[in-house]
Amino acid sequence: MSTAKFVPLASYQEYPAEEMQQRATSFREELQRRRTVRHFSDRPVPRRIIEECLRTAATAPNGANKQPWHFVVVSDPAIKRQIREGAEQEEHEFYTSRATQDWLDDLAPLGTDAHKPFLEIAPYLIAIFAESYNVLPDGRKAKNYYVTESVGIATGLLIAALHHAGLASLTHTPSPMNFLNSILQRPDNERPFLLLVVGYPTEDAVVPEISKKPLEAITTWL
Ligand code: IYR
Repeated sequence: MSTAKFVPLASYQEYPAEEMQQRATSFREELQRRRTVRHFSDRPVPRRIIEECLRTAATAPNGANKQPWHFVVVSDPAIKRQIREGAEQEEHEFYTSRATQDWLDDLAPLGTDAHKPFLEIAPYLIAIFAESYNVLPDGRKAKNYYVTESVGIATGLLIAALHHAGLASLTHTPSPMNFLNSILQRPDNERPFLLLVVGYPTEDAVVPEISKKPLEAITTWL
């Protein structure tokens, strides 16, 4: 028997077509200004802004509404240092032996290397964990659904929310990232998904000159 309970969709808002067009364009323009930044200032950011952006992330659609995510927000300098050390160790391995030549060639235009000073400089590191399963009170494991999709969508909303608020971010994915579980004392059911570096860019921050594929290249209309 279904236990579903329904309420009216009171939050939906429709706009006239002209206004929809304007809203779609202004949102596109705003998100088009977002760039992944690697030069962060140490200027502090009020915690309540991060909290609000995390509430936005938590609105993400997700498998069976299990909300299989956990966000660890790090501002403690000692923990940031540990994370930097762990990440640089993995990245050193990556850049000197793990990465294929093709991968290194693909990264060359971005100018990245194993040196990650921003992990200590930026005011916040948000470690995003994906809950592969939950542990029930009786100890049994309850599997979550579409975990990668769910956490990926939440992360996208978080990045957009931070940008909208006026903050810069960097999606950092040291690989493997298991060191985050030990440093941040997260349980085995949580898999590190991504490390988001958040703060103000430095005044002289630069970004690689890259372009996005045009719509025609990424869409098929049938
Ligand atoms: N994780 C490494 C390498 C790296 C990989 C990709 I794919 C990028 O788009 C950027 C970097 C690093 O953070 O340097």
